[in-house]
Amino acid sequence: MKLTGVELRRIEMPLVAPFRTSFGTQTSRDILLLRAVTDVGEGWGECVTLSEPVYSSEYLEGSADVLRRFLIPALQHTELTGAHQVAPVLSRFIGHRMAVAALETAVLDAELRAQGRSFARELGAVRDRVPCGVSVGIMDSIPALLEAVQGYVDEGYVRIKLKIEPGWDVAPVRAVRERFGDDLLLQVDANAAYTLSDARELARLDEFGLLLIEQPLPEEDILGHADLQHRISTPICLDESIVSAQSAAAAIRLGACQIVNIKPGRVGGYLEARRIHDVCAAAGVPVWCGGMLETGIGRAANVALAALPGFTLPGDTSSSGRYYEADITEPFVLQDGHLPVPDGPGIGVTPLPDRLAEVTTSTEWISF
Ligand code: NPG
Repeated sequence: MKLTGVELRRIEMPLVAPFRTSFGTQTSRDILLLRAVTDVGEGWGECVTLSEPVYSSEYLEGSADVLRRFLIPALQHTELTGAHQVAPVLSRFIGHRMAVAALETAVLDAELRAQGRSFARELGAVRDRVPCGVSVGIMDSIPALLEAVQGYVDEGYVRIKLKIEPGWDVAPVRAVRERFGDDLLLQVDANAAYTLSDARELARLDEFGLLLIEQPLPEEDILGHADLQHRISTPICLDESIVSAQSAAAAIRLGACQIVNIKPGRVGGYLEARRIHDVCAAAGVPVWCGGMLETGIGRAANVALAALPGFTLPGDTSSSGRYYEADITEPFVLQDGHLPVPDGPGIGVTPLPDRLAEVTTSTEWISF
């Protein structure tokens, strides 16, 4: 296949409600979409970077810049035999994994569409629907949190994740346990908001039977997570710290985590995501699919990934309506707590042209 050009499209999507995490509050999502045009057809990828470098070092303008100046031009003179070559060709550029992931996904989508094969089949999915969890932001009050959780439970979500930070941890967890009982699958996510000196406070969460605590310490503090795991019984799950199959293998070997959150954008794409799945499966470590408030484009591919056999915990693969009033694809709608795995060619969905036009703020065509 030959790449003839890539469209960079910026869209702006308001969120149905503000989403507060330990690193800030999102009220709308500024998103970069990629449309790869090849001699065998076109494909889509969604870049999951936030506008600001607050979740990781990547940010949207930086992703657009590295794509237009380095990543896309590097593919210009390559005779691609397939999307599996994208990451190796781009490997001389350090970092920028979310940008690499978006480009690889768009090329992979084009390739698989041309072959009439789905992401699910290509990645090795073994299920045709996946159980879904939901991520609940930090709220102004416990009653507001309980009301939000009640709404998600009523919608059928099979697992609740509470965002936590120092000062919003034990009390909200206790309140949710008291109201919804011990059978509710419940986990927490700190987005790196604590330090090892908070170990005693974090150990207070042990009595609540949480599935896991996600990324309590900073991204680079692998040994801190290993030490913390000796001091708390809640299983530690890593998110931000896991950027590759290599870092996953190291974290597992060092005892820094018992569970891994896999986000394809964070690790440089779906092919590396599958490698992490394989590393974790070999080590007996459960994985689940994280989310970055994706539109239907990114969500479709995530749901395919979440259908692999090692994804034994419900993911942050929520319905489109959790974040957006109107998605840019046909919406993903929860059915009995699950989302169906797309089985059409490629990612199995395409943007609805009118809807896409409505939310587009700019387009840029990079041709060879
Ligand atoms: O369901 O898409 C989703 C979002 C799940 O909480 C979620 N994502 O740290 O995992 C996270 C968090 C996040 C949100 C990260 C926005 C980065 C940006």
